[in-house]
Amino acid sequence: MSGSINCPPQPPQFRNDDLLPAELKKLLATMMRIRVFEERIADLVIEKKIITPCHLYTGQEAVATGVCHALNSDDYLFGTHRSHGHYLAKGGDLKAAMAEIFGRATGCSKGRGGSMHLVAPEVGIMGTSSIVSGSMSISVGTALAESIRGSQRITVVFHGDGVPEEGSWHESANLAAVKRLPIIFVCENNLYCTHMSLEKRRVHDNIPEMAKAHGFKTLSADGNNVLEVLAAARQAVQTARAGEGPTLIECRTYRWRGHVGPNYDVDLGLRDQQEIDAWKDRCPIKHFGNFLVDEKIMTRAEVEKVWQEACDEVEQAVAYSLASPYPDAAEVTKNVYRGAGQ
Ligand SMILES: Cc1ncc(C[n+]2csc(CCOP(=O)(O)OP(=O)(O)O)c2C)c(N)n1
Repeated sequence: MSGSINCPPQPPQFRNDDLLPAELKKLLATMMRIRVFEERIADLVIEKKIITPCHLYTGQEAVATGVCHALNSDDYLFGTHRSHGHYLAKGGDLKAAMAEIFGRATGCSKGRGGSMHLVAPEVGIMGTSSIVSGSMSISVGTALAESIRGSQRITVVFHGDGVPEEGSWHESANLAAVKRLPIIFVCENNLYCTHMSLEKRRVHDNIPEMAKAHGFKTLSADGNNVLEVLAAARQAVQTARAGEGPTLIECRTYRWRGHVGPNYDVDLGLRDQQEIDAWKDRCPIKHFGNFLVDEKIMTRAEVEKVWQEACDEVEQAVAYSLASPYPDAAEVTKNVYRGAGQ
């Protein structure tokens, strides 16, 4: 049973150097929106109202929130099979994501993609992909295009700790480093790849070192500490916009739910309850909310109001989705391929 490398010793320690109260509140609100969205989906899957496979992001909210706060709206974002949080943090429309997960025509991929294929080009979200490592080479493509254009637009690609085990991660990293591309790899190391823990898969716990070997700058952040993630992301963004090449940020965190769906994988003997409880104790939202109350940025009642607003918004999105039509079967081949010149 796993456990030894998997539990950091202390709750996140926050230090605010320069963020305004409005920004701090926005970080909390974004994390809460993601949490409520994910946990509501978990219930809907249990009720069999949602039937697309959902890889939930609960527990990892600080990573998407911290990174996306450092980006401009037109910066590119690519994600994975576990990208609801990335989509919401970058500014994707919540209702359109929920409708997509319900497979409705009003979804952000017009009901063709489901949970693992969220897009919102209007806010830079070019796609999330169910193919492990599938986003890597495409993200290097947008970074290469923008570097040729000489723009200030950067690319961020989120990936799991399983992805550096794929060849295309290395090929993409090499090209990004050789061309000094304006790209950031954000490795969300949640310690598991489907059902296998990091320590069973790797002799060395050394993902940043692998990126460094390709020529990347590397940074590490506590993935349960939104301010630490944001500080690292800002540094990487500055490097990218200055034309100084790619950075990999490793964020250690934990997904509360099992690999896919609402279960916890304890019943399958894949994780132990103690480990899950220890990470729940490090909840990125609870600790950040407490910090804002301690610092007198918000009252407890204000924190609760933000949570309630997220609940209301998600409930409206569920109602909107249920009232939306399914795509017309006669149009099944529409919007799945974009031909030249379209
Ligand atoms: C090329 C490919 N191989 C295998 C799979 C099956 N698969 C789906 S998710 C996953 C594990 C991904 O783990 P990680 O990258 O660590 O991300 P996490 O799920 O932990 O967020 C695998 C092997 C796949 N979708 N694509």
